[in-house]
Amino acid sequence: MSKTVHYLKDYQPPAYLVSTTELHFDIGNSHTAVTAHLAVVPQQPGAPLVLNGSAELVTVAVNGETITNYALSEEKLVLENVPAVPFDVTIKTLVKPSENKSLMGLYESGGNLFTQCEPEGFRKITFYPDRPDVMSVFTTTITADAARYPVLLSNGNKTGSGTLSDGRHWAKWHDPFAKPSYLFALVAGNLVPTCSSYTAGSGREIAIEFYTTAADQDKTAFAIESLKHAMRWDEQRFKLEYDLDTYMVVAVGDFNMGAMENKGLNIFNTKYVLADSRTATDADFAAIESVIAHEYFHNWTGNRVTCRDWFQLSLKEGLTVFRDQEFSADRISHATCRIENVALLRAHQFPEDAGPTAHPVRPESYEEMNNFYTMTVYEKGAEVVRMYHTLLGEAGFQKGMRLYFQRHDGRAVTCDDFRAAMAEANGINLDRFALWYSQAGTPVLDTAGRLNVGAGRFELTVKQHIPPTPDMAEKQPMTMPLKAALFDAESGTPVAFRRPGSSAELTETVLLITEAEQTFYFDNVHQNVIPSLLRGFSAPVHLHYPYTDEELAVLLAADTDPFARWEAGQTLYRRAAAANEAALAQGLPLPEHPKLLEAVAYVLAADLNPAFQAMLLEVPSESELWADRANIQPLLVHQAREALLDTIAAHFMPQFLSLNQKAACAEAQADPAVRYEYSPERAGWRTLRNTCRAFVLRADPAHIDTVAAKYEEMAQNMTHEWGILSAINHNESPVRNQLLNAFAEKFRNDALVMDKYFTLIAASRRADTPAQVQAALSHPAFSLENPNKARSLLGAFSRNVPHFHAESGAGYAFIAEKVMEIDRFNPQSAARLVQAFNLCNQLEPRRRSLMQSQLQRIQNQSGLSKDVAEIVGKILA
Ligand code: B3K
Ligand code: ZN
Repeated sequence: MSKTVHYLKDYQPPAYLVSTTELHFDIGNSHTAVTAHLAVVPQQPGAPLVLNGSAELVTVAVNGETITNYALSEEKLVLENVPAVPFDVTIKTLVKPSENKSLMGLYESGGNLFTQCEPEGFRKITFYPDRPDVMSVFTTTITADAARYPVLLSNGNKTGSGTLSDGRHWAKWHDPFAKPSYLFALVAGNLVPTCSSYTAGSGREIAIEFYTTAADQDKTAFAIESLKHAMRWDEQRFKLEYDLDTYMVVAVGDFNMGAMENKGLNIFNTKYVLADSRTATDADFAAIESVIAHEYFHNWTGNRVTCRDWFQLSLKEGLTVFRDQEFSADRISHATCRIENVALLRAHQFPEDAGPTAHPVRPESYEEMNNFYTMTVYEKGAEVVRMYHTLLGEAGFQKGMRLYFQRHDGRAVTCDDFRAAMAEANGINLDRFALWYSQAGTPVLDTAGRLNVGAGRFELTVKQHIPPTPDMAEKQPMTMPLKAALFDAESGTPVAFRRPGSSAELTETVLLITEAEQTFYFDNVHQNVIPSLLRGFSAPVHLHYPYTDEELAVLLAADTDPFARWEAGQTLYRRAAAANEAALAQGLPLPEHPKLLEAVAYVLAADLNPAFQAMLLEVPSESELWADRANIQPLLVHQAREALLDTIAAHFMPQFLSLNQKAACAEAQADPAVRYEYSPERAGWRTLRNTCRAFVLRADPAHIDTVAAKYEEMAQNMTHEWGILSAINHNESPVRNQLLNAFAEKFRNDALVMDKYFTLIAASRRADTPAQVQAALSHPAFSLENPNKARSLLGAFSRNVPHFHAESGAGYAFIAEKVMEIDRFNPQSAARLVQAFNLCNQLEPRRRSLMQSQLQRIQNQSGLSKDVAEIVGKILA
């Protein structure tokens, strides 16, 4: 396939708009016949009408007359000499949903039909100007066999239905809101609705319908409640109300990502809908609430106001992630949610920004748009929105949102339009923020402080540089808010200060970083202080300050910002892991880490929120430890980290046992009926228990027998069951296999729990893991065609440091094999897996060359998708 690169700079407004789109789906046994009537409105008369499409074309008619003088290529249908005034085009196509394993366009799963159109799946159904700046009012009629497909759904409101002869029936849907083709959806099949309703702030009654298989119906209650919480929250905090009379969610087991915000008809991966406490962990419940909310919030930020082109994806995704983060924080806790956001960003987005696929929040070019639904576009994009929020405050930010909707409701716009609304509503200039959309790479802030005794002030110097990325070598300094405070160096009490030119006594301030180097003054400071910097993680950067270990311990115990406390602990862990690594590399005995152990002792004894306490006990992952390094020796980093965990476990075994006991009592008190329902409070205690358990089993592997004896009693709830299995998963004892086998047997009919089983198999450090992963490939519950399964087993294996990076190169060869196999039917799933090789150029030479040869093998595969080719090309470039 020839390589086509799309560039932001080449954007041209559409030559033709489509005012209305009428679709007819005639669903047959193996084929679906699609008829599309487009009311075309010329914008540039005389230009050719270019329709994107790859479906089997049957006929084309213009104003009712069949034509044959069109040009049809692999991806386009081009009509020349079309009328200069509004005209109709009718296109008939044929599609075969059961043969579509890419899960884009119209496809079959479990005998039912579903669509996925974002970003460019609509063109697999019919020929259309398949771009987000063409917004049209859709009417959809579906006919199908009534027994096989009793439920027929599409966007908007159902305006009619009826039965036909020979056992068929039909339904007609009309969506009054103009939308781009990527928001189109259709579902046909044997599903059952679980119905509920929501009274909006205006008093309007909104029908809620969740469609699942009959067997899954009893697991929808939590997701339905989550939706109502999200609806209420958006009314209260953003003053946004839902705009249709019905909100439908359909759950499907075969789905490439989490969920899709199609107007009025969300389609969800079952993973983000179905839950009860026996099969879903507390983390699953929290993720469901967050994804349900995210898709709901898209109704305004994404659907009502959409993207002009796909380069602007972060316009809707960054903003909607920010909104869902705020929702979860309001529901659960601002402290722990913020730390989770940062941990996610550091573990996945920072490495992306430092690797071969680095790209700005608004990419400049792409070969395959599906490759750009990235941590950078989503999570870093949300951080950029959060910086506006930090600068403008909640009231100023909401003013900006109101202006944004006033100006752009019903339109397809750009990231610049969003920034302009924020700036103009607040009468300030935000032009300098444009660089966040065009420069990739994580900025590094090197800071230093000193007490100027004579002047009675603390002086903070901040230098910034942005590392080069493959797309750009030289970068300009970025603008960002740096939240800061001061604490007394001994007691840790907050120290008040004044900013130059102001008499206000402050204990926190937002410094505006704009230059490559700046010095900031904190006046009226006469004692030794410890600066607390980047509070709340006020910008997505690496920040270095030459703290002593003692100063970090003070911040960990006394800082008033939870993120800054956690960060002090993380820095101590990073230093200890680095010291272990240096010792291991030189064959020296491991250091004893007295300061770190003192800090951990403090954390274990302190009276803290349990979820926060568990976070303070989390050691940064390998991917975070090596994110911006060169010549990585993965096993050495891994061993250094493991050794650190072993030291902590051995040192504090009694404390972990008693903290587990304390958490068990608190959990029981919070849930006297022992129903194990999810609530943030109970979840906090359970997380803490699982953290303690993992340390106990690490310190004393023989404890597995005690755990096995009490397993049934504990495993009434998936959070505990998962916690126990994760804690014993690396144990070489046969008891580990017995427990895992029993788990697989118990849940053999539950696809989502079986995903957990496959993840455990693939994540184990046991010596026989490669063999167990091989065996899992032929487990009756496994299928490479199901993205959840592929991700559970192969994705987890690719993150298993000792096995994926095995000395022999066998781990790399195995994943390469599977990438090629999956690419033959599902390029998106394959392109996700191949990113396991992103680390290639940062590895030590031997592994780099082992990885390179696997990448070359993939590159040479005939018929390679552009999805995988784009990623591999970037790594090998
Ligand atoms: N907008 C969809 C993602 C579509 C991904 C296409 N590969 C889900 C979301 O972000 O809400
Ligand atoms: Zn989204």
